[in-house]
Amino acid sequence: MGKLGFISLLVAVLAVLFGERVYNLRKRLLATRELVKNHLPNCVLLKDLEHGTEDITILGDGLAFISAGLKYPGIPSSDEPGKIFVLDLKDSRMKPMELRMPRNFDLETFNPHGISLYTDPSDDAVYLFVVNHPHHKSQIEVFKFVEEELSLVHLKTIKHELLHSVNDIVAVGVDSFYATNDHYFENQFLKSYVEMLLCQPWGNVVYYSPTEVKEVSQGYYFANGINMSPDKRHIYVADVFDHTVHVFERKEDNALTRVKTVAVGSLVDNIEVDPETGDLWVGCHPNAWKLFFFDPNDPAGSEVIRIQNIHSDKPQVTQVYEDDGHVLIGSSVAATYGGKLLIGTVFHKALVCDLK
Ligand SMILES: [Ca+2]
Ligand SMILES: [Ca+2]
Repeated sequence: MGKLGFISLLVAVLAVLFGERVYNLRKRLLATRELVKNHLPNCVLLKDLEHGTEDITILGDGLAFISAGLKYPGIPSSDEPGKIFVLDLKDSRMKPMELRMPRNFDLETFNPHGISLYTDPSDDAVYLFVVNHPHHKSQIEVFKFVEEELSLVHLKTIKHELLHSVNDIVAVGVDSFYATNDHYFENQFLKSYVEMLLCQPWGNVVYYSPTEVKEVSQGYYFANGINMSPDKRHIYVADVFDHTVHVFERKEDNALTRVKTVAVGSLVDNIEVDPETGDLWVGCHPNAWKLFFFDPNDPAGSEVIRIQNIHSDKPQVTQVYEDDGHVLIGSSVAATYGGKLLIGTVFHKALVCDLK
């Protein structure tokens, strides 16, 4: 074979490989799924939350904490720094309020992603753990919540080589947590393009405490939301590109043992757990191709799924809400309190509805 023939063959092989990878990615992102509407009653869009509310979690008294203004590679974002809001779901005005941030904290580069609350049983102090991406790096910020002043006191920044591409966390103590790494690489190009196209199970879950940091689970195509059962015995991890939620049992040494995997049929982002029923509420991307290749004329939709009786032989997976993107684009989280459903998005608005 001449040089030209060899080059032609090489180009043809690469084109076939590239085509196969794109086909695989389209399948993982449910690129051909049609978006429909399955709405709830009395929905209102929340004020001042127009540029992403990627993660939301609710305190026992109905105060929702909202991580706002995420900047994530490949996704539209505003130039404003990120913020933390609270919303009192007992107050019918549904008015989000921005939390006052401490002076000793770098607000300019604040880029909040997954969040988790921890209430210390010894004194009822409330701690907010925030995944932060200043300059697209990953670190965890630990704050103490001061309810009377609606402010946060910054306690510490946690960085570790195993916490290299963190998406979400679940706090299990005042300075310990589990975290998901959604990617293997830190480099933005490798992360956003090469890893996306290769789509290999290189994501993992890490346990962190001041005395021990270790990988506790691996093999995720894109590890995303993480949360815990009300009795604190089980950990739930979403694999967004595998359309599944994994259930683990926590061991004494904080290792995780796989119990089961539940198929969700949608791209699962963050997981919230109803403290009374133990139901999982998951914000999903019904067609994530439209999310990553954003076209305002053909927007990504939103979907909320509830998983009931997850520890039984037959967990029930039910769609509670879907929108075709004309109301809400790119839902990433859903949380309930007092008959209300609060839905947040990666870069769009936030919606609160009545549950039927
Ligand atoms: Ca979370
Ligand atoms: Ca997430």
